[in-house]
Parts: sequence; C-alpha cells; structure tokens
Amino acid sequence: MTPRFDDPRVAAIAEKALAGKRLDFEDGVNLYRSPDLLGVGWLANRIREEKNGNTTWFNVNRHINPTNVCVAACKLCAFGRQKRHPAAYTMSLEEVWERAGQGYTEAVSEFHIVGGLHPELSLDWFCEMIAGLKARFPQVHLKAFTMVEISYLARRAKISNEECLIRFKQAGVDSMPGGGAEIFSERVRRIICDHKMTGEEWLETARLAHKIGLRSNSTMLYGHVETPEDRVDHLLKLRAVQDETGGFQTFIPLAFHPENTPMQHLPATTGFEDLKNIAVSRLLLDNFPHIKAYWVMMTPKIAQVAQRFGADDLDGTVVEEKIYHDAGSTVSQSLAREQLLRLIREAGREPAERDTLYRPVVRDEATFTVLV
Ligand code: V47
Repeated sequence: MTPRFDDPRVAAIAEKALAGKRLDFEDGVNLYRSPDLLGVGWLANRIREEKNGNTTWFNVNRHINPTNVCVAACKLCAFGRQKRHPAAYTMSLEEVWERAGQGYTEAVSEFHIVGGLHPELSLDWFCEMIAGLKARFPQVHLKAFTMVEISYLARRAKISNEECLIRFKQAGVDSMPGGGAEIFSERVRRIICDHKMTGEEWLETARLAHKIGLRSNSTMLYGHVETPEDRVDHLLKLRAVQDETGGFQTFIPLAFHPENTPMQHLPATTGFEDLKNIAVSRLLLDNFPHIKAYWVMMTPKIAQVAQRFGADDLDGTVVEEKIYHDAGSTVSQSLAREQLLRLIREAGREPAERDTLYRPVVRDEATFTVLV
C-alpha cells in the first residue's frame, strides 16, 4: 500500500525508487529540502525492509581511544588536545591491553580503536598495540584506525598508504571504522577540519583498504556549515566508491555536537534533521547493505525511532565513549545488552546480535559465551 504524500516531489521520487531506479543528485536535494518527513521516512522504511526484513542488528563492543593528543586541531572536534594540555592523555601499551579487558562481563566481539594524530607514537608502536590485543583477545574483531590515521602514520613512516594498511592487516587489524570522512566538500573542510586529508584522499584510502581485503564503514558529519547539496555530494561519492569496490559495510550519519568545540555558537541538530539524514542516506545509498543509527550520537530515543526511518543497526554496547562526551553529550556512555534489546523490540523489530562483519552471533543463554 502506498500512502498519500504531503509533498508531490516526494511522491515522484517514491515512484522512481519503488520501480528500482537509482535516485540522482536532484532527488537527494529534494528529499533533504522536503518537510514531508513522514513521506520520506515511509519510503526509506520500505527499502530498509526489502534489504533487511524486520531485523535490527547490534553488537557487543568496546571503544578504545589510546590517545587524545592530536596535531590536527579540527574545529569540529572537542576530543583532540595538544600534547602539553592538562587534559591530554596517552595510554601505554600495557594500559591499552588492560583497558581492553575491563568493564564488561559479557564477551565482547569487537574493539573499536581510534585516536588522535599523535606526533610521536610510531607505526611500530601501533602495530605492537594491535598484535598485543590479538594475542590477548584472539576471538575479538579489531576494527581499528580511520583513513585519516592511516594517511598520517604512513606519511610519518615514509611509506605509502597502501603499505601502511598492509602492515596493519598483518599485525591483526580485521576491518576499519568509518570516521574522519566528515563532509567531502573542500569548501566545508576548509572551515571545519582545515588540515585534515582531502575528501578525495579519504575516498582513495578507502579504495585501497577494500582492495587489500579490509572492509570498512563510512560516515558523514552533518549539522554544521554544510548545505543539502554538500550532503548529497558526499553520499553520491560514497555510492560511487561502493559501486567500484563493494567494501563498505555500513553508513553512519553523525550529527555534529557543537559543545566544547570552536564552533560551539552553532545550534545542535534536531530530531527532525537526524531522522531525515537516516532516511535520505537509506534512499541514496542503494548499494549499501546497512545504515546505522549510532545511539550515542542520536540519543537512544531517536535511534529507536530511526529503526522505522531506514536504519537497521544501532551499533553496540560501546562501554566507554569519549568523542561525543567531550562534545557535551549527556547520554549514557554504555548500554547493556538488555537495554539494546528493549529499544529494538519496542520498535517492533527483531534484535539480532552480529559480529563486525554482520554474521549472526550465537551465545549460550545462561553465560552469554559466544558459541558461533
Ligand atoms: O571522525 C568528532 C565525529 C567521528 C565530533 O565505524 C564528531 O562503526 C560530532 O566515526 N560532534 C568518530 N561528531 C565516530 C565514528 C564512529 C562512531 C561509531 C561507529 C563507527 C563505525 C564510527 O565522530 C569523527 C568525527 O567525524 N566527531 N567530533 C563532534 N564534536
């Protein structure tokens, strides 16, 4: 059954999408500009159900941020610190390995490891960190390093990005998170992350990672100084790389949190914008299997609703989140498995625990030990 759309432009786009036709730049901008959130959401939900049925995925993961020391000083970020700042920290290798085992009783299936661009920690140090984690937690998937960290470490080690990726893969990295993409528009990058790699470099590094057999995620930071056109441009560039490589697993729209950043004069995003971004990305990224509503960023309340606007994944337990909490987030740092299950079931979805590569995880009911 097709609903009546409030906006005739959305009705026309729905006809196209439901006929299996690819949406274009103009469709994307019209979807962003339309106030018909329920129409756009209905359509995204239809496509979500075609791709993922009634399932919402989650995982049991732990974030580890070995250092917040960062040479980049991006205006979007409240996490990075200069080396001499009183709140700067850098863990020792032993601290990283110890932290990995702390704070959660249930067997974690993924470590999500990202950090600042530290001017002294070497590629060898990071390889040792990864190899040490693999040796201590062989069953845990290591999702580590953004494209930005790869490019920085490669440059400092005077090797190519491809060699750096190969070194990390050999050390034990299993896949890569989606951070650091921000918005590919160079005009916007000059304002929000002036010294970071360009959008084209981010995309090229993702291509290389996929080429050597590392799958990765992808993100887009929205809700700062970008336009709807910048967002659509970003999504279509990701879609083009995915056509080439098929290496992206999921897309995660990330709402900008302005507090404690040099852009704190900007207002935070609204629930309307957050749901719209989930829905539009589900519609434009027709070759992406998954869209993640990251509950830390969206709040558990909006992430729950997002399951009916195109999202089929809520991320995981997280345990200790720093990047959004430094930027003023007041949501919990961690969600227990039971809380995730409730968010999913109340939305009428079937919870399915996954590993990082979206394979179902089966646990012993009593002990939560991973069986498969
Ligand atoms: O790269 C930084 C963004 C990203 C702020 O791949 C900010 O599964 C909002 O990429 N306000 C890190 N956003 C988070 C990330 C991520 C999270 C969860 C899962 C996955 C995945 C990836 O957060 C950064 C940057 O784009 N960010 N500062 C801020 N003030």
